Amino acid sequence: MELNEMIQILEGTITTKRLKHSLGVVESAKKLACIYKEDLEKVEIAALLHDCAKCLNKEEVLHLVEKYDILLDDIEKKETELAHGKIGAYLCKEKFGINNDDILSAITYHTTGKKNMSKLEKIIYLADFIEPNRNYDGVEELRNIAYNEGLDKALLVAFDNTIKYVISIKKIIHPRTIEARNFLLEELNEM
Ligand code: DGI
Ligand code: FE
Ligand code: FE
Repeated sequence: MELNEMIQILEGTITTKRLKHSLGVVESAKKLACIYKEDLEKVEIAALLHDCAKCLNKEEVLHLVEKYDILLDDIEKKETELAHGKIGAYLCKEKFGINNDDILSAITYHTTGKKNMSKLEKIIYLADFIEPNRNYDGVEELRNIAYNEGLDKALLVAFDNTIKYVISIKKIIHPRTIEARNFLLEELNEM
């Protein structure tokens, strides 16, 4: 499927604001891919589709979970916000014909991260945070680190920010985010 056709489908399934964000993620992810040498086509597809399941309501989520036998863990069942990556990956397969495992995994884990991430997974996770429409305290600093100091350094800051944010809103932190952060910290300390 061509990118334009994907965009047309997204226009009917996610909000204008979400599509704008996704196109911003494409832009930032391509920039990171040029700097850190990742396949541009893979990056573009994963970035464009990463939030394709973001605008489903709870009923639609539960319907898809049943239809495609999507395995959610207990936290993802409780905080359905955390499930849009896994569900997005299924939609990518079924609706957009994507079969590349690295792309599907980057979409699956774009909200929580995970330990030992691939370069594509790191790029999508980070681009989601630094795309041009994002505006929060510290975003400019994170962009600087991401574009100049390395994916891993930036990723660690992003995980720390996310963990602090989730604590501040008194929600459950997904253990994958903790594992991802601890893994990266040990790796960076060994370097
Ligand atoms: O889909 P986006 O808004 O572009 O970004 P995202 O997929 O990173 O989702 C961000 C949301 O997910 C944000 O509101 C914070 C939330 N989130 C991220 N990690 C965790 C989390 N929420 C909980 N409860 N626990 C987490 O570990
Ligand atoms: Fe998302
Ligand atoms: Fe996003």
